[in-house]
Amino acid sequence: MVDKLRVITDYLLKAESVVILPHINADGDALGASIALALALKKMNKEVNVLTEEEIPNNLNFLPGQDLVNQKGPEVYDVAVNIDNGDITRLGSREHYYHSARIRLSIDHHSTNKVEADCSYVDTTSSATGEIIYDLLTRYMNAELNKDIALCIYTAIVTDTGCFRYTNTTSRTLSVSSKLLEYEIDFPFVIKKAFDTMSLAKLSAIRQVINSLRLYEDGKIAVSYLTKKDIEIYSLKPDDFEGLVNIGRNIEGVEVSVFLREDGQDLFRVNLRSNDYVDVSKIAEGFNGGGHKRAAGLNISKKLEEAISALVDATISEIRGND
Ligand SMILES: [Mn+2]
Repeated sequence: MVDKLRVITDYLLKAESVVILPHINADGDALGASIALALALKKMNKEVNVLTEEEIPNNLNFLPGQDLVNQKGPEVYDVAVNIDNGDITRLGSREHYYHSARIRLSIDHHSTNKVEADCSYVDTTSSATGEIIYDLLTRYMNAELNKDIALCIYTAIVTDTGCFRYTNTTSRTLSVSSKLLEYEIDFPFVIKKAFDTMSLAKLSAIRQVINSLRLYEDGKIAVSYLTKKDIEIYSLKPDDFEGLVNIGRNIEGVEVSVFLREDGQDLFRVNLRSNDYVDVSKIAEGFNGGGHKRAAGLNISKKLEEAISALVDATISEIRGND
């Protein structure tokens, strides 16, 4: 079998210019993995840009290497790397950078990944794309880690594992994290910033989400939402939506939590989470979305009540199929 990380390494080492492209609404894993790779390539004297759709959110503004992050860059690079993204259209307005690069690479851990590339590496057993980047840097690229790179990879792993609480956490996740702590990173600060600190706007969003909560299927399904009007009233930013889907999931007896937010008129971004046995990536795929067993997402273009009933129906079939 071809060792794809070896192929990716060869392309990266040969490149003079590299653009790194995480998915839209880049989270701790997408940004942490991207910047870690960028910092390592920079140390090898390569021209490297991380291009994001949005500015770095407040809860991740402690990440080092932000001078390498921009929203725009030169049009053509030797190599483009798609990071933590299973669907190339989720590069949003930056998709052209991927297609116009001489070589296109993709590194991801989503089981629903369908990205086309000159070399695509998908490892669904990795807790985070950051965990793959650790392997790539240390075992393949012979890159020397430093405190900044370690902090980025640690952030990627803690955010995607919910501080090592989700089932994607493996013994390898913990041994990689243990190696990262050898760089004396300020991990309580990372966790406080990424998980515990919130704006007043976010707190208002939580209150609104709780008000909107409804249960279905004997309390196994929780649905909550924010409308465009709610989002405007509280001036919510994309990172304020982070984690809101967990409010429903944490209710005793709930198996699947469905959270909708209205992105445009009658256009909703939907997050799905499950606790024990429902594969929510299957529900998401039914609406052309994707993700993992316990966490998935999709877009739906319907009126709120119609969207909710379509999602609840699909979730009920998955739940009953498992009973
Ligand atoms: Mn990820």
